[in-house]
Amino acid sequence: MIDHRGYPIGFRDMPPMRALATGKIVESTLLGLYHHRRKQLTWVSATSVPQFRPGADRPHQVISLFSDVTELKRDSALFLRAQALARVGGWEWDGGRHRLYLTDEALRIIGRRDDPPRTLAGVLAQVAPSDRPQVEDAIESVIRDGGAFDLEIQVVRPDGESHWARLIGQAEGRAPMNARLTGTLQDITQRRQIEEALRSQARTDPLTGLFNRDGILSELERRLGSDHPGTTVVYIDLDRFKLVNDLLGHSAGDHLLVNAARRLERCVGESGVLARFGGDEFLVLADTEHDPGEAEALAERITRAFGDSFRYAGEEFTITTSVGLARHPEHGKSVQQLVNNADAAMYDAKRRGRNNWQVFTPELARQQHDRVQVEAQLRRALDNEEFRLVYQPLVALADGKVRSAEALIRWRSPVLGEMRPDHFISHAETTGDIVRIGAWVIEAACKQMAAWRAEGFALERVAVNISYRQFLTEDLPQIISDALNEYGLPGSALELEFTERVLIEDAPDTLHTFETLRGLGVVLTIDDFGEGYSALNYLRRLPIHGLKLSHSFLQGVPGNESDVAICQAVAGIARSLGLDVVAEGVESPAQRDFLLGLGIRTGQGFLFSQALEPDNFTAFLRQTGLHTPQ
Ligand code: G
Ligand code: G
Ligand code: MN
Repeated sequence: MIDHRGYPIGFRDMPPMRALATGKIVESTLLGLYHHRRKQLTWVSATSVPQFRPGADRPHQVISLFSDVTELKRDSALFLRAQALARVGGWEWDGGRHRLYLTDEALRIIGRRDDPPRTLAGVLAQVAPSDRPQVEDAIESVIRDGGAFDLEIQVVRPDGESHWARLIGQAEGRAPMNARLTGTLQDITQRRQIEEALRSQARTDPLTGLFNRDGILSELERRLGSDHPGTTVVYIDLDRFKLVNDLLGHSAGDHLLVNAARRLERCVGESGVLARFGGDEFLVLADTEHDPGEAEALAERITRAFGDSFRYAGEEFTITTSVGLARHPEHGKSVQQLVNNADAAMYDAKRRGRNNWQVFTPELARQQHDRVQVEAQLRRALDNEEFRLVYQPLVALADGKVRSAEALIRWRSPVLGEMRPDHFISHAETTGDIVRIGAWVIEAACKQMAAWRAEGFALERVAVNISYRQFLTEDLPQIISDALNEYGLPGSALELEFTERVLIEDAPDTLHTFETLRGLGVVLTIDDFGEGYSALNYLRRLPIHGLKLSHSFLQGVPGNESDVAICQAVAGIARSLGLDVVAEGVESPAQRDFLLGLGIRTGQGFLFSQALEPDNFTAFLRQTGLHTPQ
């Protein structure tokens, strides 16, 4: 005969003998009976009740009840095994007797199999300090009000190892004296580790191994929520990265991104957290609590680090960075604001020629706000008929008589007021609205030209400015021939002014487009000639008619020697290439005479007239007269 743990029981410890000796009932005691011959263990539960003769104070016999619990015992063994496999332990706390009972598995989870705690306090001491208050509150509350709790907590084993556990408990009674709690304790460390791995995967950029956008944004969120001030958002964009991708292929692009990430990592070091924000953009959260200048120093380190070229498949190429900084809290209090403002500063760095860094300023915020406003208003301006054209006369410098007109767009916005083209054309180019607006300009100028001709004013032609973006669309020649046809004008009645960009960018179809346009009979000129870095080579190749000498070179004429030299050079180039020259921004008779001396015969400028509304232009024509070509 053995006890519930499998140890042999002595004769005197058997339940009937104990009942006889003590005179007390011995209840439900588990005994194992081993049948030697059958080699079979049977588990029984024995209850022994002592019998007393009337008046006697010692029992004279014992009645024992046995029930076979072999099946039950097996079930409970399986149950315990199942619990152990699921890493679920059980516990019970008897509030009346202040006794705590933990199953083997529960003891294993808290690392106390050799030294089971007897009190609630003994176990609570092992709960991580940050979790302890919520466990205490939960226990108190179920003792007081009944119900149950379900918590995920960290348990620290005596050897210092930390485990995650799910602690479930419920009350069986109320009132302090008979409060009895039972529950389970489950080791969920593995699950938490898997969750953590998934979480960190979702926050990692697979190419570079850095934080990704989500990861860095939640890190920034966390920092703004903490009491530590002094984070600066550093927004980094690789300049002309797209070119590498397009020219050398995507794997070269990936290679470059990984190398750029390593370079940035070395720059950042311990001074912040680095992330790949998307595409060729990176973000650093720089710690600037103790050293406010650290972000600027970092931006400088980054700019310099990209001074060295990259190598790929035997090729060497240089990639620079444009960097923008926004400091918390001066430059933004929310995650969105800080990132937007660092982005705006980065954009400003790009605008200033790339390969540099800029700190956010309120002025940038204003510009950004304006940009958003202008872009929103621009979208409706055409349909609302908010645009109109004004015309600046181009005159024969010798006699001041009108030869032609340049159409210049004006915008009266009901929200923003009267807007000059310098304030909205670049935005329209960014959004692409310039294509529709430009088509309207061509149409409106042709319409006005036809009206003047119908009135008997034989203007040579009207000039319109064509944005580079319009030039890139395939249907520019179509739009132009449609407008000419609609108003019954010959091609020679229209002049198109292109910026030097058409020369510089050398798009594949440039020559073809120019030839198609020239085939329509329209006059083609390069506007503001000399302001950019003109590619003289293309000037020779493209079938253009003339150049407009930028007014910026006329300012210093005739006093400033270098301005004089440039005007002479442009006039010389034009003459030898057989191109016409028009001088812009003629403001004084001295400038006019200087130009005439260079052999330039046509000009426009305040000396003659500013840009005029159509009616005023007609009046000006009547007053000065038309130049009649020889
Ligand atoms: O007229 P004003 O000086 O504000 O013009 C400023 C600039 O805007 C000039 O360089 C001129 O070429 C440009 N511009 C004026 N009208 C148009 C237009 O209809 N289309 C384009 N693309 N640019 C224009
Ligand atoms: O870039 P574009 O050539 O299209 O610019 C023409 C603009 O130059 C006109 O919109 C007009 O406002 C400006 N302009 C015209 N005449 C003069 C002038 O005599 N002096 C100056 N400074 N600007 C002029
Ligand atoms: Mn122009």
